[in-house]
Amino acid sequence: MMKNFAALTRPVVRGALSGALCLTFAAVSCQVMAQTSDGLKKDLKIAFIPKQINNPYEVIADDGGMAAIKELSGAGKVVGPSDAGASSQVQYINTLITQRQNAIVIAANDPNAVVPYLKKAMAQGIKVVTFDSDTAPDGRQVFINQANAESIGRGQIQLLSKLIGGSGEFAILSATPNATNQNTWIKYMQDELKKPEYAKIKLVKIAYGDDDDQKSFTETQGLLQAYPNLKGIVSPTTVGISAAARYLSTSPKKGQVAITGLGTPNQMRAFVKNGTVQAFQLWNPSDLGYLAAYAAANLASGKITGKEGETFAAGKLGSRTIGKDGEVVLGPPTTFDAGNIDNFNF
Ligand code: RAM
Repeated sequence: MMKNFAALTRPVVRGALSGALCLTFAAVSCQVMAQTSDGLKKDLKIAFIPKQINNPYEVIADDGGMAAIKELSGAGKVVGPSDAGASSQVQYINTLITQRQNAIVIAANDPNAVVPYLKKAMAQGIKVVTFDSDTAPDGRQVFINQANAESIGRGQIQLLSKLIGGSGEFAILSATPNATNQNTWIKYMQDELKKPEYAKIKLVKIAYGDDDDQKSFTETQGLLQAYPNLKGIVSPTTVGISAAARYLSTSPKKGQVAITGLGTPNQMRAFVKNGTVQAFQLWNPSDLGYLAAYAAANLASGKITGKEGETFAAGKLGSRTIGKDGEVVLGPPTTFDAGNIDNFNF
């Protein structure tokens, strides 16, 4: 109760950017003129709600979104909870509805918990884009997916198999049990494991670090103790993989257990350099936020509705096409290792 009350009275707001001011006596003609060269409205109010405000990955993505909104002379802001709990985003959605934002861009912590509130927003003309972690399709108009979910999931097992020489026990260290993105990837990992080439690889446990650094660290310790023959940990979350690598880096198991998954090069660099981690993957989170902001601006400007086959211009990312179920895919992930990690700075 206390926690909720505190969160309600002190909403977190980060990185507010002010939009172009349209200060003229002829307000109507001003509105008509306030467009970018792409025909997007200039004074749009677009709010980002990350899974959690203090997750370094989400910060990079949100900053990418704010940069896009600045390009479009809009007013962008980031609000959200400090934990990735299933319904911790609800109060922020309600506030944004009251503030009559033009669009909400959200990385959903749960596929269903936020849907009634996002539907309320859409009923009032607020456009809704999900990015990073989707809701059920009726909770938004467009979903900006970082990469094809199936190839992320299967790719994680392919990489793990290489790292552990095709045999042995491994565990998954995920984010929260409700996370749509992690759960979708894990489903594809489990499906990939059914192939004959992975017959000697065994998934022994799915643990949850809740995208909390300390919990992820403790869960890693627990996995290494509970499964003495563990050969690998796949952590498809930037919070989890960096905490797991930090634990392993000072453990006698360093060098015997492969840690891989999805991480940011900047958080993982030290662990690659000191031999704790050999390889992991990710896409560019900044581009993800940037693309989501452009989708929101296009929706709010009436240029797209979210229907399959529609295309829109996304600034430096070029023209993008909306696929099935309103999904737009950013692009394939990159695999980072000692040979290329220094080429990346995020
Ligand atoms: C964490 C979050 C996010 C996920 C990345 C890979 O930061 O769980 O949703 O996409 O990891």
